[in-house]
Order: sequence, then structure tokens, then C-alpha cells
Amino acid sequence: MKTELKRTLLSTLIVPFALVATSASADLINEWDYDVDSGFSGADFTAADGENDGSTDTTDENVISWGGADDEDRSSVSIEDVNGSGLMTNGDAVAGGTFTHDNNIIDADYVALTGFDLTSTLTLTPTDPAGPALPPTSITFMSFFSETLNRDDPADCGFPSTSGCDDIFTIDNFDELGAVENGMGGFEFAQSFVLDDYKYTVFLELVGLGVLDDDACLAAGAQIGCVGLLTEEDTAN
Ligand SMILES: [Ca+2]
Ligand SMILES: [Ca+2]
Ligand SMILES: [Ca+2]
Ligand SMILES: [Ca+2]
Repeated sequence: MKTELKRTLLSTLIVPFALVATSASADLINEWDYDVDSGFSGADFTAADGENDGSTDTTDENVISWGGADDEDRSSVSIEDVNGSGLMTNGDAVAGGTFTHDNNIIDADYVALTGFDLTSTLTLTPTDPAGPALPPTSITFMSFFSETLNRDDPADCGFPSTSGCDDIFTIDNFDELGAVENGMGGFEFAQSFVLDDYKYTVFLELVGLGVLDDDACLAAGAQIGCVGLLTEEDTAN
């Protein structure tokens, strides 16, 4: 059995306030097309020791994989590109791409992912009223990853773990991203722009992200109080 854990990047547009209108003809934009192009860069891996190192693959900007030759003997992280229409100002959030960690139990001798940057670039195009596409805006999450050693008993992991032992993602530049709590235990990232006298704010949410246990932060090589998520190991041996 293969464990796929999916975390969704959501983006939503809200208008916290309108700036002073300098033009009587300025219209609020009600509806948008959106294009979210995400990709990985700067992947780091554990050192190869020349024995049973497996292989790494970063040729697809939307996928990083590592491990053996067979699919069941590799793990990967991937992110979707999405685009769509009908994003409403002050309306519901739309899906901005799904981040997936395909977490297989693989040989500890293999070279494994330790860190990567995930950049998500959003392009908005007004459709009601229609207008030219806005300049793209990007946000980059600098992430650590720990392919933890697996144990029979989750109690032996050294940090609170559901499987034996969960792998750990943490975000290194979390403080710089200006994240705010969303009131539901998660975080969102706000980016604003001004168009025709109105200030629009895009809220990007990373569903499932939270403050991790101190021991999990240490196991991931991050600082106490780190923000990240744990992903369960395949437990069907
Ligand atoms: Ca992409
Ligand atoms: Ca793993
Ligand atoms: Ca090796
Ligand atoms: Ca593990």
C-alpha cells in the first residue's frame, strides 16, 4: 500500500478596503481568471557515499523524486499547476494547486531529499469587467525535508509520530513570508496590489501547516517553534 498525503494550496481574493477613489469611473473588479504556475528549485540531497545511492530526478520542475528504479521503491514530492476562471472578489477560495508527498518506504542507503524551494507564481486576469492580465506575483517557500529513519514502533521515533516514523517538512523562511494565523490552526500569506483605486489582497493558505513539536523540529534540523507538517510513512510492510 502506498500512502499519498495531499496538502492543498488555496488562494482567495478579498478586498479589505477600497482606497480613496480618484476617478469616478473606477470599477471594482468582480471576477478573475487565474493561473498558478508552481515549481521546485534548489533541491538538496543527502550525500552519496557510493553505495546503493539510487538516483534523483529533478527534470520536471513540478516533481522531485529519489530512491530506487521502481516506482514503489521511490519517493517524491510534486505540485500541480492550475488555472481556471470564476474567482470572485470577496468570494470563496479556489484551489491553487495540490502539493503531494508520495511517501514510500525506501532503503536508507539511498540519497534522499533534504531541502528545496517551492515557488508559486500567480497571474490574475480581470474578466468582469475585462482587462489585461496583471503582472505575475510569486511567493517562494524555502523548505527543509527530513526522510526520517523508520522504526517498527512509532514510540521509538524520538518525536510524536503516527507512523514509524513520519517524515517531516518545515518551512525555513516562514517569518519572512508575513504569515498570519487563519483562526483554524493554519496559516495564510497575504499579498496586496492596487488597481484602479482599489486595494486587493490575495490570501494564500497552506492547508495542514502547523507549529510542530520541539522534538520534530530538532529531528528535521529546524529550530524550536518551527512550522511544517508531518507525512505518514507507508506502514504496510
Ligand atoms: Ca509548473
Ligand atoms: Ca519516507
Ligand atoms: Ca548510499
Ligand atoms: Ca520516515
